[in-house]
Amino acid sequence: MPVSKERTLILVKPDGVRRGLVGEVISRVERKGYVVTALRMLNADRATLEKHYEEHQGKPFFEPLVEFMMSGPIVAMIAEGERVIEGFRSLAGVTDPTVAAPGSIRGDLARDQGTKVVQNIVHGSDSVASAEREIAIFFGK
Ligand code: IDP
Ligand code: MG
Repeated sequence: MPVSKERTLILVKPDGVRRGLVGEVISRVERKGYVVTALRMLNADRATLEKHYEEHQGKPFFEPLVEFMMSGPIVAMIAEGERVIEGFRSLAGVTDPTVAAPGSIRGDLARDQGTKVVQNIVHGSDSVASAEREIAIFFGK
């Protein structure tokens, strides 16, 4: 039986927008075969980001993460396709860009900048429950 289609939330973080990598990220998502079904650029406020990253509250990088995410515009998008959550996490590469696989977005385009928070170009939801929760934050129900 085919796996049913799913959705994920992708964010191009402020470092990605500043470096002109929005098109590169969208292009990789589309070339993989996923469909972008919603897209917006915004300046996220603290309340939105604290909700989005609520699982990380209390961690040492939480405040630097929120500050970083408020440091410039971000691009939020919904991508759709079978197993897109897992597929985009694979396109993005692991959290630490120093060791993210070459060929991945983080592995090809980011590195350690010596900052308190890792700047790694993109966010991608990590489960169906997170995807639906995060899509509601950035796009409403
Ligand atoms: P993910 O983005 O790969 O899912 P998460 O663990 O959900 O990684 O962390 C959210 C974001 O917080 C990361 O993308 C990165 O920007 C930052 N981050 C995560 N872990 C650390 C850390 O140990 N030090 C600094 N920043 C971190
Ligand atoms: Mg995460």
